[in-house]
Amino acid sequence: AVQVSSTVKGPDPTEESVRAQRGPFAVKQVAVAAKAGRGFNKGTIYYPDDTSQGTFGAVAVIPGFLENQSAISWYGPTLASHGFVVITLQPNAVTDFPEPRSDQLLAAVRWVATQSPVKDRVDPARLAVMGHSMGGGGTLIAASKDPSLKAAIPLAPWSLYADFSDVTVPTMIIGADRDAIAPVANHADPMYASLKAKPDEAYLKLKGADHFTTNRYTATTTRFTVSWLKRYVDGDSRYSAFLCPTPQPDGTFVRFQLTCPV
Ligand code: 9J3
Repeated sequence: AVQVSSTVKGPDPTEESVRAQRGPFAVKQVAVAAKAGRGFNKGTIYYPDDTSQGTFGAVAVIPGFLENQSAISWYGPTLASHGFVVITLQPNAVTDFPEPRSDQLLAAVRWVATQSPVKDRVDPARLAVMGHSMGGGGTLIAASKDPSLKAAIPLAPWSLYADFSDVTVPTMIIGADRDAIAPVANHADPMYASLKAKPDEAYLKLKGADHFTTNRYTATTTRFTVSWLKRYVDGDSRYSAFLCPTPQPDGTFVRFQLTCPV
């Protein structure tokens, strides 16, 4: 499993704390206006209001086809409160397919780390990407383009192709068992099949969940997302225990796959 230089922030986690919609850090936010030449549209930065524990990793999140920033905005305050600087994005065009979304994710997360008003709070070596549906396809394409990313989390991903076997970034796909728009049989399942031979590649399949379940706070999505980002962006091994041994299915997920230990 990947060894990441470790930065440990926040109290020791518990099964309760990793599920919380609000973690231990107070959160501030700043709107980012669209500006030509940046490679991404407007967005919102959410960041932990704490400079006493060093810098934080950064995460960019983009929604899916025809969706606005609001579709995925809950990740901003939730992930920031757990200790990440997050930018939620409005796509350049709501009709963009996955490929341009991948470029917007990379442009945005690099800008947050190097040029944004909160750049001094960010460790530019700890960047991650997430996205819903076509934004999830874009997340996988971004991981393929930039192996230096520390983590990727495609949410109900949709893509015209499913072979992401070139990806080495630790990637956790979150699929939904009743997704009729991006059916897992055609998208998340074969995407994970192309990843799973490598270490540090995971697949969470939510139970009784549709295409939009990951667009709202749930304890399970938060538990696994926080644990993945902490383990792979921060290198915080306290969170390995939430991933390995792989948790057994409960009423909220069908299965969680990952080659242990991590
Ligand atoms: O981003 C998405 O929600 C993908 C939905 C979809 O099936 O688009 C087909 C054009």
